[in-house]
Order: sequence, then C-alpha cells, then structure tokens
Amino acid sequence: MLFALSVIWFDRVGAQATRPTLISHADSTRAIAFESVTRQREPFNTTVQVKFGADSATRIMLFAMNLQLQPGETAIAVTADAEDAAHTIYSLTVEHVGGVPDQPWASSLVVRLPSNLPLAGDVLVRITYGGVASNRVRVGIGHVGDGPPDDTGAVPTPGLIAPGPPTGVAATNLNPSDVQTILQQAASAAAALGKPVNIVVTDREANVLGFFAMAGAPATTTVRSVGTLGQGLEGGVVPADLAATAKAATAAFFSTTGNAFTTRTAGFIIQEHFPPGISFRAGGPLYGVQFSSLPCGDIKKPSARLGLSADPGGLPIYKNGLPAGGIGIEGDGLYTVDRVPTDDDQPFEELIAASAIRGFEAPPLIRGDNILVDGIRLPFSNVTNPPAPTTTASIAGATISFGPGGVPPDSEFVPQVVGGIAGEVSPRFFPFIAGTTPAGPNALTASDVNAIISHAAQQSNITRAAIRQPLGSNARVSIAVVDTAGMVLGVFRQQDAPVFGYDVAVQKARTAAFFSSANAAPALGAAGFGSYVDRANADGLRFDGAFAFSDRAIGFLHRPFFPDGINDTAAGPFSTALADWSPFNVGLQLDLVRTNFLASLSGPVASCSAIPGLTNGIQIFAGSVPLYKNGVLVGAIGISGDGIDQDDLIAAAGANGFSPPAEIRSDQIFVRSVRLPFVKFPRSPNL
Ligand SMILES: [Ca+2]
Ligand SMILES: [Ca+2]
Repeated sequence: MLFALSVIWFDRVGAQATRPTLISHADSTRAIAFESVTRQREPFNTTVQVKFGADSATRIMLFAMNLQLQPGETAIAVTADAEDAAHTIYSLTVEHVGGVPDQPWASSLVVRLPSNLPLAGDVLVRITYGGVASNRVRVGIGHVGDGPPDDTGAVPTPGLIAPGPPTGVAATNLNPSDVQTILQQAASAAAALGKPVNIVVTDREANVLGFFAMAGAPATTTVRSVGTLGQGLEGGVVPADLAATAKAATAAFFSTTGNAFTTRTAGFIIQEHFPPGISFRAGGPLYGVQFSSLPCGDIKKPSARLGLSADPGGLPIYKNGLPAGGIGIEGDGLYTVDRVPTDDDQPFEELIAASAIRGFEAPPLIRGDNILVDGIRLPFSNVTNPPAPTTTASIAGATISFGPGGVPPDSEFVPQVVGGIAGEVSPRFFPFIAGTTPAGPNALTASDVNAIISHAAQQSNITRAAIRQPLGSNARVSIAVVDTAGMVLGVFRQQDAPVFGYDVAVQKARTAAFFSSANAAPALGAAGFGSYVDRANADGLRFDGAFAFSDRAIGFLHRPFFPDGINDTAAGPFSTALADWSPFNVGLQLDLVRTNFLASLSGPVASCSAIPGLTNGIQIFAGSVPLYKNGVLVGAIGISGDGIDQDDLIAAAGANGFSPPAEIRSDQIFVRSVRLPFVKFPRSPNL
C-alpha cells in the first residue's frame, strides 16, 4: 500500500555493511514502529483491542537496513529480543520479514510481543541475523519513556527515507470494490423503497470516493427546522449532492477507533437543551459545531461542504473494525435536525444509509448508543439491522474516485511526535512557528508554541476520555495555537483524534484570542455586527481587551437562554431570540460567516468572515483559553476532540505559564447577576 515518504538525512557513521540496523527517528533512538494491523504508533500494549488473528497478541512492524535474507530463508532466520528496565531480556517472535515498496535498501519486520512483557515503559529492541546483532532501538510498552538507558555510543539511525505507516497515510482503507459494494447496496435499498436519492461515500477526511445520483433524485434540498423562515439559513435551498457529502463527512469526521457517531448523534448534541426537548438543561455539548469545517475556511480541506450535518442519514463506515469513512444519503428535499429524539422515527435516508453499509458497520462497543455523556445515552441510528434489499439496482453512471491502481487518497496528516506524544500534523501547520502579533519581545516564540502544545498533549494523554470506548481510554484531541491576529502557529492532532476537531480547535483558539483583544468590539462594528456589540454593551460587556474570554464564556453568552439552559429567560447577547432561533439560525456565529459561506457554495472564497483573523469562523462551545505573556495577550490555545470539560482541562494545561492574571478572567464578570464561566474541569479527570 502507500508509504509516507519524508526525506531525512541518513548518517552512515557507525553502520557497518554487514550489521543489520534497526531504523530510528532522526533525532532519537526511538524505533520507527507501528502496530502491524492498525498502524497505530507507540506506546504499545501487549494485547490488541481488536483481535485480527488466532490470538490477541500485539504485532509491531519495525524497519531495518542491511538485512537481506538469502534465497530459501524465512523470517525464522531472524531473531529479536527486548530488554526492559529491570534488565530482563524477552524473546520476541519474528513472524515476517519483507521488503518496503520502492525502498530496496530497507526491510520491514513484524514481531510479536510476548504477553509477559511488563507495561513499564521503554524496552530496547534488537534483531539478530546470521549471528550478528543489530543496534538497539527504543519502543514504548504501556507508555513512552522510562526503561533502560541507551546503549553506550548509541546514535539515531534514521533511514535515507523514513518509511511511514504502510496504510496509515491513506485517508481510508476502503478500495474501489468496497465503494462499489456500498453504492450498490444503497441504490438497491433506495430502489426497493421507491425513493431515488443522492448517495455519497467519503473517506475519513471528506474526499469523495463514490457518488451516485439515482434517476429522479432531487437536485436540491431545503434547510428547515424551527424558528423564523427566512432568517439565518432557514428556508435556504442547497445542492442535494453537497448535503449528502456533508452527511458522509460528518459521520466520518466524528468517528474514530474509539467512538462511532452519525448525523443523528450530531443532531442530538447541538440543540438548545441537552438532551433535546428537556427544559432547564444546558445546551448541547457541541452547540455550534454545525458551523465548522466550512467550505469558506482555511483549515480543513476538503471541507464538509455545508459544515457538519445533523440530518439523519449519515453513517460512519468501518472496515475490519477501523474507521474508513462515511456515507451520506439525501433525497427527501429536507435538510433538518431531529427535534424529537424519543419517537424512534426511521426516515428513508437513514434506512438507505444503514442498508448501504451492511458488512461495513461500526463495532457495536463503540457505537454512539454505547456512549454516555453526563449519564445520557447518545443516539446512533434508529435503523440497526436493515434487511437485504430484494432487488439489485444498477449503479451505471456512478463515479468512483481513486488513484491509478485503486490507490486511495493520501491523508493530509503525517506522523509526528510532539512532547513525546504520538500524533499527526499537516505540513501546512508544521513545524510550529512564532507569533507575529503582537510583535516584539512578548510574541510567542516557536519554542513557546512547542511547549504549550506539548503540555496540552501530555495532559490529554493522561485524561480520561469522555466519548471513547473502551472506558479507561485516554482523550485524543486536536490542539491549536494562534496569535492575536488569528494566525495559526501550530496544530497537532493526537493519534486517532476525531477529524472534526482539527478545524474546531483552530476556531476555538481564534474565538478566545479575538474576544479577549482590544480589537473585538471595533472589528465587529466595522463588519456590520454592531447590533451584537450594542446588546453586549447593554449587558455591561465591552470586549475592549480588559478581560480574558474563554470559549466557554463566549458560548455562555451565545445561547437562546441566559443563563444557559434556563427556560423563560432572555437570550444571551450573541444569540438569536428563542422565538426565531434554530440550529440554522443561532446568531452571531452564523451571521459572521453566512454571506461568504453561501458564496462558497458556487466558487472559492478567501475567508468565511470579513473580520481578519476569523478566517474559518468562530466556535461557541468550550475548549479554549487566551494566552498571556508578561500580562500581554499573545494568542490562544484551542482544543477539540473528546468531551468539552476535557477540552477545557487540556487547554488550561497547555496554557500553564501563559494564563491570564486571575483578576481579568471572564469569571470575574457578572452579567444579569450571573457569573460568567471561564473553564470547567471534569471530576476525577486523570486516568
Ligand atoms: Ca434530508
Ligand atoms: Ca425523532
């Protein structure tokens, strides 16, 4: 399959022609190593969550130079061992030795970890071939770090070209035949129901892999839920294929190896109460996420086309238990959100989507309906076991998009370790850079940015995840740092963090930086949003740089109730009044991006917002704090991925040393006799 190829320098000093050399990272003796099936990076457990073979032992893939088996030899000719901190030597079984496509100088090895290997941190691993032992490289077992010291004189042994994970760099593990099967199953189900629909299959990152518009499928769909027709996006008509793509992308973006969510799940967590329809409950934990990954933004490319969707009929696709993408069905002419979660309605779009992914279902343990938030079970799909359609419909004319030879799209993300934590970065936002606004000695340096993101990642690595199975997993988030002008200084995505958080983390950071700056009120006024400033002023809020606003505070001011969730109160100053309100008519967040978002449906635009620094819009659920240096606002950190209280905690950990003075935090402000929040942490947050 695919290999991520990044050119790095190979120092041959110390490498002898006949001695096998295990490949390490360029700057350490840590092995380039992947779990052999899931392609996840260290740390490794000795058993795998998903059993693929006859036993559940973990296999890891290592890479070597100067290892060339003779004709007739098999993997048995190579042995391997590992030494732990107690200096106990464990024998590892070498199960496979193979080549690396296009890299004749390199070999790949699959070794099985013994079940009695302690989960106590690093071990030193070596291989032996023909009686000659290799160098020893570090592999994290249980966690990264600790373990025995490096061997005397050990140096990094990077390859000429470092092999990436063999499939981890593709944005899906689906192949063209899989996509054909899914489209076929969708069309057959739709034909059996007599409902011609638009069918879209995307990979994990919203690249369209398959599209089929059945004869007679509606070309458009109308945005409508509640509130006042004509306001916000209510009553807007949008292309149905974009709606189907948004639904597929939403399911794909929300789903990971630890949780599988659908557009029905999305609709459940964005409404004015959580759970929807229950009075005197605060807004949904992801209130506002529908306006992220927008086509007018600068972060998530490709976008979710219409932002994230809450219209049932978008389901995640899994292959071999791993997240592979999403399917979206649109054909009822209505793009909406389910306002009544209790009636077990089964719209035909959801029936068709469920039928389409037979054989590609999410593992039951991680489905949304096995995940509880604040004790509330999330919905997954109201159609769980669709029957096989009685007809087989033609999909002549369907588009299936793969590269030559059926190669799937590359992931935007490449592996990177930051602060000792395995994750991924986009080359667009890595290496981390220094801030330029403010200029001068207070600007965040690249080293500051690295420290902030590292500290956040290290906290996330020990934080109990809110929405991830099995219970006891650590959080996986995207971490973004911006300067006060909203320029992205770095984004780091932990391994398997949900993709939606990539755009949202930047939105959250930009929101905290913007509303904490002296520029906020003037910029809103100049862009035509003075009415929101006036409403905030009437509540005693200035947005003149005197106070530090987190996204939790801004979100609290952006609900159709104030305080959040308390019925029979007036809306917050940034929100639409409840009588007019809907998830498609929320107030300032949508108004900031509405014009450019609609324009972007017919062609590229430079930014979602007329306000500089809010290029991908703002976000209004918790998970960011502004950053200060010597008492001066220098930017913000935004976190998204694994529960909003967790996001707050991880943001605060990243901001440690760059926190606002306590007396200017938003929790020092009272609005209508209610104290604004700043951050809220989970109870017993650490594993
Ligand atoms: Ca629909
Ligand atoms: Ca319903």
